[in-house]
Amino acid sequence: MIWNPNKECMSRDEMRQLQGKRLNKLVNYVYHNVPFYRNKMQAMDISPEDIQSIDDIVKLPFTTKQDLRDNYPYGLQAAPPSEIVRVHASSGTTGNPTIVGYTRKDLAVWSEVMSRALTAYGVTRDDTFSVSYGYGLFTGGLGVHYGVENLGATVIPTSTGNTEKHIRLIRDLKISGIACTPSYALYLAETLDKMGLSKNDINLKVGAFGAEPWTENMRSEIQERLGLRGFNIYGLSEIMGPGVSYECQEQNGSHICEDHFYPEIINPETLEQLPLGEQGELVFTTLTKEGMPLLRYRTKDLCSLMADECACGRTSVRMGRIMGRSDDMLIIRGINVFPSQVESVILEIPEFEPQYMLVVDRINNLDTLQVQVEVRKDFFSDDIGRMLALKKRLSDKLKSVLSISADVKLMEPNSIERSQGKSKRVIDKRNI
Ligand code: DLL
Repeated sequence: MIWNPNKECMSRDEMRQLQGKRLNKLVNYVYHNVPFYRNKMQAMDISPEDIQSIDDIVKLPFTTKQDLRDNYPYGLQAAPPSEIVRVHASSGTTGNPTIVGYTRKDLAVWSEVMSRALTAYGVTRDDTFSVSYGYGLFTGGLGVHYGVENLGATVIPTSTGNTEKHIRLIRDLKISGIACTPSYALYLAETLDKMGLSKNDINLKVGAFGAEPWTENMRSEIQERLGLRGFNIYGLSEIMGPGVSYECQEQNGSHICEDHFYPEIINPETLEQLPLGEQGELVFTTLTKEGMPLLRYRTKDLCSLMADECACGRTSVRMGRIMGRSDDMLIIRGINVFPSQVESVILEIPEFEPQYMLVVDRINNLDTLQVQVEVRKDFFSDDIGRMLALKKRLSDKLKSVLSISADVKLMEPNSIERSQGKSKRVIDKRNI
């Protein structure tokens, strides 16, 4: 099923025309309502008339998280305060939070794109759907919530916390869909186990997982343990929240709601636009947003775009999995390491739980990487020979994938802290 075939299956030509028209309108709007953009455009000697088609987008300035921080709280807002009906904020670990205001129309667009996503996963009005992203300033909870309502399914706003009660609800209300972070999905699976229940006692069919990077191996793990099919959902608060892109039944990249969010991939160093298929930093322009529209917002997320036809019938450009964020990338002894690479390796070895932590340090001027990983209950033993062999198996695999050696530390079952929201997998002591 396709929620909005008019938009999701538009011909490429028509889509580009629509994007051009919307970009032209957007540039006029921000030029006249956001001094930040007017100043930037004037400094670059461009005016709204220079932007006629979507190809002209390369003439426009970029926007960064730092720009949002510098203009905290409402400096980049284009709509007057009386038009803003909701505000979300993304925390970030340092500096001012990013404040995002939505108009009534922005919220309608958000529900629309979320309904597209849920429909692509196979969710219908007959489903009962639990939203287990945090409700509050984080966009996950309310964003998915209104999408489920807009679609007409029944929403159960479980949020996070109280996982045992949640599992009882999943069982008793025959909840068929769930949205949460992949790490919370694992935590649910563990709790199910602890309660003496299994996937056969519940009726979950669909999971909408996102808000943090996850790998194919993680998908198989969660699917196996919860007995559902897991789909990717991507988004970021600055652009909207969840629903910027979503997987379909083909699960070959995530379809971008391109009529609202125009994607580009750039080389993060030269800032040049890269051709389709190449890996680089993802950049979005919000084509229809009223509250806080952004021109060429640099997400720092690294991925590639695909435009070949998808068997599902949707024509939109798709994005591959997020490899990581450019600011998550660890440089260890000069070599680039993404936590997701380590995750993939760990999940290929059945003796390990998908629970791990990377500890990076600098000892005697040399970077060190320690990979702490939990051994599964049924494999954990005091047979030292067995444990050493397991440790060596992981070290060798990591070495061949990462090209640097890592010190593997085997951990007891349940010793690494579980996360209900976005998980933290790296401790970089070099920055402390
Ligand atoms: O995480 C919005 C969201 C909520 C998306 C629920 C999906 C589901 P922020 O807190 O602003 O917004 O964080 C955005 O999270 O730039 C990515 O680095 C990361 N991220 C989000 N979805 C995915 C995903 C929400 N599916 C940042 N895969 C983004 C990998 C993701 N990373």
